[in-house]
Amino acid sequence: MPIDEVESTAADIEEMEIRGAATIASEAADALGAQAAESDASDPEAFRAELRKAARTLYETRPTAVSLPNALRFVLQDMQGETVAELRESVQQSSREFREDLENAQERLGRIGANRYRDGDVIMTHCHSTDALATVEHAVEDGKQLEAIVKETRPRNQGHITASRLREMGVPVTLIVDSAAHRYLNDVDHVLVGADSIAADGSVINKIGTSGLAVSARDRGTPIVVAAQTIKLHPGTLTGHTVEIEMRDESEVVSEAERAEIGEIEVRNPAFDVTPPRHVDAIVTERGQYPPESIVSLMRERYGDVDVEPWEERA
Ligand code: RI2
Repeated sequence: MPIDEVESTAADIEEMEIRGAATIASEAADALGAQAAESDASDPEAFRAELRKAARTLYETRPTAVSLPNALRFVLQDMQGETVAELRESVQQSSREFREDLENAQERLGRIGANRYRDGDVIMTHCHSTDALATVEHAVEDGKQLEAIVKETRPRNQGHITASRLREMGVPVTLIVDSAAHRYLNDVDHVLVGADSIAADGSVINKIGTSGLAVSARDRGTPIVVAAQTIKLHPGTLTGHTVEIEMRDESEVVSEAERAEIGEIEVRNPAFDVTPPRHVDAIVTERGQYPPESIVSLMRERYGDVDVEPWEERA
């Protein structure tokens, strides 16, 4: 039962060597495809059980980004075939299709989001989102000159990745500490963020600090745009489930040595927060841009109600 690629992908997702909701989804689908390719299961039921186990291993790595379970659902729910060979081909094909769809969706989302920018606009970013950057990339390709104020995004400073990607696109970048955001919002035309999950009521679950930034942006009258493919829509929230917020290791916030120096303290490190729909101007998807309150119609159309999860063990 070769499961090496699944185990190593799961470890990389957990350690954030693989990160970003879209990338996590793509790599998880790829790992399921590899598991199918390498499986030495002797009969169809053993093959199905092996794939479900692989999916559970991947599912348990990070709880907040819904793109991960959505990817696992897509690859596994239409597993078809009477023989191991047919099942193998079915999973590999679904895995390929899923990753192609993801790339195409980001491309379409980027084109749609780019229309929001005018030549000379300044954007402020939080964290690193490939969906968000796709909108900038298309605007730049269209010949628009944009500038960016990039929040470093403690504790892991993922803003540095954004700064680097924007420089590769030729966009001038000003890096600021997170607490300087309010000070600079007067100089900004758009706040641009990605999402890890979007709930049925239009709430946006994204990297910690997004909700505070959105409140500040509202106060300053700066529009806040969320770039999120429909893979980020959380179908479980249609039936009342809430999105679990991942708590990460304290060492990301303060080192052991610094902590000892300070004295007896508690440390909390939630990776994400929830921005209510009233603080968001638009959610840009590959299917068009939506006011957050109407995203539920797209969610129903795309996912319907989720019944049994395809990775759950069967009796
Ligand atoms: P894309 C990231 O989470 C950020 O919160 C970002 O906004 C979101 O994923 C979406 O990223 P993390 O995995 O899918 O860095 O747009 O914790 O690339």
